[in-house]
Amino acid sequence: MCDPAAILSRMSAQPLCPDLGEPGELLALVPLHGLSRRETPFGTIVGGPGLDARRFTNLSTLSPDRMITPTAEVFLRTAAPQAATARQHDWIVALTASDGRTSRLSVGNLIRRARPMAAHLIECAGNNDPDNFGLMSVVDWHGVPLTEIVDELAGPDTTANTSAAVLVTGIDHDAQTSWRSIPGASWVLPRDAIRQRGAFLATGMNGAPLPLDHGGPVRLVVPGWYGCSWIKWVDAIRMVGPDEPSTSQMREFAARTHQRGVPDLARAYEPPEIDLAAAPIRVEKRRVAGRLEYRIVGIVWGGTRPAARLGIRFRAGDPPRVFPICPAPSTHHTWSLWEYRWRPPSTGVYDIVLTCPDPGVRTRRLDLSFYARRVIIDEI
Ligand SMILES: Nc1nc2c(c(=O)[nH]1)N[C@H]1C(S)=C(S)[C@@H](COP(=O)(O)O)O[C@H]1N2
Ligand SMILES: [Mo]
Repeated sequence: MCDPAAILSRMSAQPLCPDLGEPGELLALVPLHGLSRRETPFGTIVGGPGLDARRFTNLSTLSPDRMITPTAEVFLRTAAPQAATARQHDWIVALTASDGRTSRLSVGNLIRRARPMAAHLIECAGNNDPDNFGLMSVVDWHGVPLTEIVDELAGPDTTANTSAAVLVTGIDHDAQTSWRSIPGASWVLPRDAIRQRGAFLATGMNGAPLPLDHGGPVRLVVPGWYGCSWIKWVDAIRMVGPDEPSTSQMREFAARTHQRGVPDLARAYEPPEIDLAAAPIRVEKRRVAGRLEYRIVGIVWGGTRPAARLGIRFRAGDPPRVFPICPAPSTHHTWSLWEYRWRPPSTGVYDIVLTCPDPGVRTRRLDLSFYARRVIIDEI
């Protein structure tokens, strides 16, 4: 059913796109890393083997016709452990019901049932490198809703059903010691969160089988939650009760997912949701009608509904200037582009910070200026 009143009220809440005028001539790109000399390497795996492997996505190249990250550029947080590489054929997911009965789910079965699951953004909760914030990508997924598997295993989700939550476990680098990561990858998901979020077991990425390094042949995707919960190389799914403890992976990521302390019980763990966030990805120095102008291009992502406008400020304490996101984002499951044209009042160092002008929207990271980018303006 189509409710005209709802559509009309949404349209009137939508700010009009201003005419931004001539794009002018692109003179240069202003680096977003301020005075630091570090340059993030893109398109290559860095950092070491296994748990320490990283590949960063170059966000600065996003454009309206290039909003899905090509598979070779999707960020990588850990490369495949030896145990997963060795087992690629005949992959089995061990299922355990709440009464302890076990069964086996083959990946062949999952692949036959897989269907398009749309594009979703993945962001690492540790995406904190001000050089780039490249632990973030958007992927077009194929997979099978996790509710299907869980309902088969545990029966329908009713209040009388004691199978309150689901423990999803993946193969990990159990033998590797890393100074950055605690080995062991599993996450406890409440059944209602699985349903509300539309969590799924992914077997395909951007139209091809899920690559080994991204968790192939099967990984968990939880739209709207941080990547730490998107367990790769899934080999076990178990129904658990309300007193299930938090897993080591959950404990490791407690601070980065904004928990209060380190919850002992999984049910005390706040959903690791990505709040509405926004960041510049590119600052273009342009000449427009004989004058210099800086065009700031950025992305907005996360939250529970698409944002229509943002605030921007350039120095701590300045009041944010509110501007519309144009065109208005149609989804909050991926990122959307925005643009702001800026004439700095003087040369100097500026920290570009985005804010959300709409009250009642939780923005824990924006509130901390988490995604601030530093630019040096040498000419106005
Ligand atoms: N088995 C396993 N799954 C895992 C991890 C891991 O170390 N082992 N890392 C998690 C983290 S912290 C993130 S951000 C994502 C990264 O997925 P990607 O490497 O495909 O980008 O996978 C998650 N799933
Ligand atoms: Mo992560």
